Amino acid sequence: MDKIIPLVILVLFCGRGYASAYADTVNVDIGQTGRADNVVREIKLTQVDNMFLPAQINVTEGETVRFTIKNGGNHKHEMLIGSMADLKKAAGMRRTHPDSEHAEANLVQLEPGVRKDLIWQFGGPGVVDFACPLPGHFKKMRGKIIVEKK
Ligand SMILES: [Cu+2]
Repeated sequence: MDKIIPLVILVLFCGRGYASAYADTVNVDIGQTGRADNVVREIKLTQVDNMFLPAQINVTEGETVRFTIKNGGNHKHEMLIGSMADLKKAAGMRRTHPDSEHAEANLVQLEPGVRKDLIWQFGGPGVVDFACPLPGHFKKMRGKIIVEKK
Protein backbone atom coordinates (compact mmCIF):
# COMPACT_ATOMS: atom_id res chain seq x y z
CA MET A 1 0.00 0.00 0.00
CA ASP A 2 2.82 2.40 0.80
CA LYS A 3 3.82 2.54 -2.83
CA ILE A 4 0.35 2.70 -4.33
CA ILE A 5 -0.96 5.80 -2.59
CA PRO A 6 1.77 8.20 -3.77
CA LEU A 7 1.32 6.94 -7.32
CA VAL A 8 -2.42 7.73 -7.27
CA ILE A 9 -1.69 11.23 -6.02
CA LEU A 10 0.86 11.69 -8.76
CA VAL A 11 -1.61 10.62 -11.46
CA LEU A 12 -4.27 13.02 -10.17
CA PHE A 13 -1.77 15.83 -10.05
CA CYS A 14 -0.60 15.19 -13.61
CA GLY A 15 -4.18 15.00 -14.85
CA ARG A 16 -4.97 18.47 -13.55
CA GLY A 17 -1.74 19.89 -14.86
CA TYR A 18 -2.48 18.59 -18.32
CA ALA A 19 -6.03 19.93 -18.33
CA SER A 20 -5.01 23.44 -17.39
CA ALA A 21 -2.03 23.57 -19.72
CA TYR A 22 -3.69 22.28 -22.89
CA ALA A 23 -6.94 21.76 -24.71
CA ASP A 24 -9.73 22.55 -22.26
CA THR A 25 -9.80 26.31 -22.42
CA VAL A 26 -12.65 27.48 -20.23
CA ASN A 27 -13.02 31.01 -21.56
CA VAL A 28 -14.47 30.16 -24.95
CA ASP A 29 -17.06 32.53 -26.39
CA ILE A 30 -19.59 29.92 -27.47
CA GLY A 31 -22.25 32.47 -28.45
CA GLN A 32 -25.91 32.38 -27.53
CA THR A 33 -29.39 31.42 -28.68
CA GLY A 34 -30.09 33.20 -31.97
CA ARG A 35 -33.23 34.75 -33.43
CA ALA A 36 -34.91 33.28 -36.48
CA ASP A 37 -35.03 36.65 -38.28
CA ASN A 38 -31.22 36.95 -38.00
CA VAL A 39 -30.42 33.61 -39.61
CA VAL A 40 -27.91 34.08 -42.44
CA ARG A 41 -26.89 30.48 -42.94
CA GLU A 42 -28.44 27.04 -42.66
CA ILE A 43 -26.24 24.11 -41.81
CA LYS A 44 -27.44 20.54 -42.03
CA LEU A 45 -25.98 18.06 -39.59
CA THR A 46 -26.67 14.36 -39.55
CA GLN A 47 -26.11 12.14 -36.56
CA VAL A 48 -25.31 8.50 -37.13
CA ASP A 49 -24.26 5.85 -34.59
CA ASN A 50 -21.90 7.38 -33.43
CA MET A 51 -20.66 10.45 -35.25
CA PHE A 52 -21.69 13.80 -36.66
CA LEU A 53 -21.64 14.45 -40.39
CA PRO A 54 -19.97 16.81 -41.02
CA ALA A 55 -17.76 16.99 -37.94
CA GLN A 56 -16.21 20.33 -38.87
CA ILE A 57 -18.15 23.49 -39.61
CA ASN A 58 -16.92 26.96 -40.50
CA VAL A 59 -18.89 30.06 -39.57
CA THR A 60 -18.10 33.77 -39.27
CA GLU A 61 -17.99 35.69 -36.00
CA GLY A 62 -21.33 37.15 -34.94
CA GLU A 63 -23.21 35.05 -37.48
CA THR A 64 -26.59 33.51 -36.67
CA VAL A 65 -26.91 29.96 -37.97
CA ARG A 66 -29.84 27.61 -38.18
CA PHE A 67 -28.62 24.08 -37.54
CA THR A 68 -30.96 21.44 -38.84
CA ILE A 69 -29.98 18.31 -37.01
CA LYS A 70 -31.26 14.92 -38.11
CA ASN A 71 -30.81 11.79 -36.09
CA GLY A 72 -30.23 9.23 -38.81
CA GLY A 73 -29.08 6.59 -36.36
CA ASN A 74 -30.88 3.89 -34.43
CA HIS A 75 -30.10 5.35 -31.02
CA LYS A 76 -31.03 8.49 -29.15
CA HIS A 77 -28.46 11.27 -29.62
CA GLU A 78 -27.85 14.78 -28.39
CA MET A 79 -26.04 17.79 -29.75
CA LEU A 80 -24.49 20.05 -27.15
CA ILE A 81 -22.55 23.18 -28.10
CA GLY A 82 -19.89 24.43 -25.69
CA SER A 83 -16.27 24.62 -24.67
CA MET A 84 -14.53 21.25 -24.40
CA ALA A 85 -14.53 21.74 -20.62
CA ASP A 86 -18.35 22.19 -20.67
CA LEU A 87 -18.82 19.15 -22.87
CA LYS A 88 -16.69 16.95 -20.64
CA LYS A 89 -18.60 18.13 -17.60
CA ALA A 90 -21.91 17.31 -19.29
CA ALA A 91 -20.63 13.88 -20.34
CA GLY A 92 -19.66 13.19 -16.74
CA MET A 93 -23.13 14.23 -15.59
CA ARG A 94 -24.79 11.90 -18.11
CA ARG A 95 -22.73 9.03 -16.76
CA THR A 96 -23.59 9.66 -13.11
CA HIS A 97 -27.23 10.73 -13.68
CA PRO A 98 -28.33 9.01 -16.90
CA ASP A 99 -32.05 9.72 -16.42
CA SER A 100 -31.92 13.40 -15.58
CA GLU A 101 -33.78 15.90 -17.76
CA HIS A 102 -31.82 18.55 -19.59
CA ALA A 103 -33.20 21.71 -21.11
CA GLU A 104 -30.23 23.96 -21.81
CA ALA A 105 -30.39 26.46 -24.68
CA ASN A 106 -27.27 24.94 -26.25
CA LEU A 107 -28.65 21.40 -26.27
CA VAL A 108 -30.82 19.41 -28.65
CA GLN A 109 -32.00 15.88 -27.82
CA LEU A 110 -33.18 13.67 -30.66
CA GLU A 111 -34.87 10.32 -30.77
CA PRO A 112 -34.01 8.15 -33.82
CA GLY A 113 -35.42 9.55 -37.06
CA VAL A 114 -36.20 12.97 -35.57
CA ARG A 115 -35.10 16.30 -37.06
CA LYS A 116 -34.81 19.46 -34.96
CA ASP A 117 -33.57 23.01 -35.45
CA LEU A 118 -31.20 24.96 -33.24
CA ILE A 119 -30.71 28.65 -33.96
CA TRP A 120 -27.40 29.84 -32.61
CA GLN A 121 -25.56 33.13 -32.79
CA PHE A 122 -21.79 32.82 -32.63
CA GLY A 123 -19.59 35.29 -30.79
CA GLY A 124 -15.97 36.20 -31.45
CA PRO A 125 -13.44 34.19 -33.46
CA GLY A 126 -12.17 30.90 -32.08
CA VAL A 127 -13.10 27.26 -31.90
CA VAL A 128 -16.38 26.08 -30.39
CA ASP A 129 -16.86 22.39 -29.77
CA PHE A 130 -19.96 20.28 -30.05
CA ALA A 131 -20.62 16.69 -29.06
CA CYS A 132 -23.14 14.10 -28.08
CA PRO A 133 -22.46 13.76 -24.34
CA LEU A 134 -24.27 10.45 -23.92
CA PRO A 135 -22.33 7.57 -22.37
CA GLY A 136 -20.44 5.56 -24.98
CA HIS A 137 -20.95 8.28 -27.61
CA PHE A 138 -18.90 11.15 -26.28
CA LYS A 139 -15.40 10.01 -27.25
CA LYS A 140 -16.20 9.67 -30.97
CA MET A 141 -19.27 11.79 -31.47
CA ARG A 142 -17.67 15.22 -31.53
CA GLY A 143 -17.17 18.10 -33.87
CA LYS A 144 -15.62 21.53 -34.14
CA ILE A 145 -17.04 24.84 -35.25
CA ILE A 146 -14.35 27.18 -36.51
CA VAL A 147 -15.54 30.74 -35.94
CA GLU A 148 -13.60 32.87 -38.41
CA LYS A 149 -12.83 36.54 -38.13
CA LYS A 150 -15.11 38.74 -40.19
CU1 LIG B 1 -25.02 10.11 -29.44
